[in-house]
Amino acid sequence: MNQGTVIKAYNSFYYVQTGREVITCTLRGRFKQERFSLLVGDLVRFHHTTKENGVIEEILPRRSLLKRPMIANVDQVLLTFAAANPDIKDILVDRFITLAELSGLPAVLCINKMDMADSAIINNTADKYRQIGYPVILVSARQAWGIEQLRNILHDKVTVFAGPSGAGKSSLLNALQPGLTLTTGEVSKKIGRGKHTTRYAQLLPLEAGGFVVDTPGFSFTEFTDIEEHDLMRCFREFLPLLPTCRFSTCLHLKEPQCAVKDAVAAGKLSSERYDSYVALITELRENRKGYKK
Ligand SMILES: Nc1nc2c(ncn2[C@@H]2O[C@H](COP(=O)(O)OP(=O)(O)O)[C@@H](O)[C@H]2O)c(=O)[nH]1
Ligand SMILES: [Mg+2]
Ligand SMILES: [Zn+2]
Repeated sequence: MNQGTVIKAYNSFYYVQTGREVITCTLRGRFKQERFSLLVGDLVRFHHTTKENGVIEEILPRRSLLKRPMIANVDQVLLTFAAANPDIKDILVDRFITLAELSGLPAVLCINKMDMADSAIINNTADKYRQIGYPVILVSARQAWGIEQLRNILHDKVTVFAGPSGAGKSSLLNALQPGLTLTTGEVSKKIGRGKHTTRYAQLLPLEAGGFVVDTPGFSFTEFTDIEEHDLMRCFREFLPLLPTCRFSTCLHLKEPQCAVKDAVAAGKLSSERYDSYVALITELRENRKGYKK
């Protein structure tokens, strides 16, 4: 039996990448009732019916499951921002980091358009996030700066590209591997008989090994179904201080004797990050009020 990764689903066909080939597969009958249980990103075992076709016999256990978009076995999220045009905004970075934390996936920050940036300011921002524990790379798709470093981060992993539109995600994918998005555009044309719509995101295979997902779907639309404490936990630098807060349920807002607020006042924690936290929890509460009406 062969093994491969489902890179795309269309109607009841699954496109399985194995080595450098893509095999068009259907599902063995007994799976058909659970049609939606097979996702892009799943590792499967299949056998060939022809050279280019096959039948999926087994879905291997998942390492992870990303819900929006639905993809199995994602390893990391690459959060891409523009250093300039538009200028990077801390609250936007913190919003995307929070999303990555909520999904349980490791995040890497990628700051693009360094050819247009004031590097002193951006280095400051980068250091702020590195101190909290997020890897940060500074790149320019236009000048091909940092592309080798980006390639190393992506190697043999499944990476979701996320970030605001205009940050340069598509440009970076092109700098990484010219024709990467183009090729898949052609593939989807063939498969979809001219239609470009697919139910799920697709994986784009990297020549050096690994896959990327270029997606606008990683968004904040449903910010209501999060517990306040889960949101707080997304600000990972707060967590070591929580046991020192007077209340074990402290949300670091109006509570007395709060170690987080003390650390912010003493300059030991970034006040910008704290401000982002307050803004996001306020937004969560506002959303909930609107939701209940
Ligand atoms: N100066 C500069 N412009 C860039 C760079 N990368 C992308 N851009 C431009 O930024 C705009 C948005 O890029 P795009 O890749 O479409 O962003 P996406 O929406 O994140 O996919 C385009 O006009 C690009 O030419 C870069 O490294 N430097
Ligand atoms: Mg794009
Ligand atoms: Zn506290």
